[in-house]
Amino acid sequence: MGTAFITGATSGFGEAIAKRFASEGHRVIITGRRKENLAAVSKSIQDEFKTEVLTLCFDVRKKNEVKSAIDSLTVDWKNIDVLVNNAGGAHGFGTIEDGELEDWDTMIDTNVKGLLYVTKAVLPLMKQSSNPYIFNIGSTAGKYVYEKGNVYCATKFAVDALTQAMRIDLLKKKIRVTAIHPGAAETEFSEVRFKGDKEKAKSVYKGFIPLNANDIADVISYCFNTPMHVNINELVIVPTAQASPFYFNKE
Ligand code: NDP
Ligand code: 8X3
Repeated sequence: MGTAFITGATSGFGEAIAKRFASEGHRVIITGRRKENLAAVSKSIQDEFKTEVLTLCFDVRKKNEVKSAIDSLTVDWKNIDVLVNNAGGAHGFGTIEDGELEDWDTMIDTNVKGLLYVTKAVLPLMKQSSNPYIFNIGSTAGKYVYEKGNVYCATKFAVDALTQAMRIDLLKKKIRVTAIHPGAAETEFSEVRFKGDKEKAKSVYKGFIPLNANDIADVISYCFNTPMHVNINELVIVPTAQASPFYFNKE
């Protein structure tokens, strides 16, 4: 059994992925900015799975915070097997003419630079692992550009490119690298995108059954538990009612 490091584990996919690794006997390091959520997720994992949990509260956009949080791990925790780069999200939904610069900065800083800062800090701690694995959470938005998705899509295209780059650069280190590209999934994602407008967020998932966070935990677990000579390069997972970001079968 190993140690899994999951960013953005205070809600949505990250929380479900952390619980899945814990349920399979791994100890987990969970990260995010919301301290109270980290404490609640940690307690629920310890209560349910009786496994060790360590929380690290930091903002992935701040490289010094990322580095000092990861440096602060005690020797006992400085041996990581799985890194799940999950923290991220969409901010705003507008055309190139109407989008807010601040939202664009937030998405680029979080989804691209944050993923790089965390990876750079965690990689040296994966050296001793006998089964090292990196998952990057991309999106169908990193496969197809859609109207008003512009910068969010660009950041997820970047995640796709960086996943390919990691696979090449880390080949000799025998690190498996997989991109998971989900379609529409009901988490806090749309609430964040629509800046707390719960009604608008809910309307995104009206008329069809979206993915849920456990669906993503399932595929991560599947990939991780394949034999070590197998690498699933990428996996695109969508609701049955979604053919692409534009084509839905809504009832
Ligand atoms: P949630 O909003 O539920 O979760 C996002 C997580 O990211 C939270 O734990 C949040 O923690 C963390 N996070 C966001 N910004 C930062 C930051 N600056 N520093 C540290 N942590 C941060 O959404 P999802 O679970 O849906 O999203 C997880 C990932 O999946 C994202 O990368 C998203 O782009 C991607 N995705 C989502 C899809 C969907 O439809 N839901 C589909 C495809 C991809 P906190 O706020 O506590 O910092
Ligand atoms: C989230 C899925 O279609 O809203 O990455 O971009 S989508």
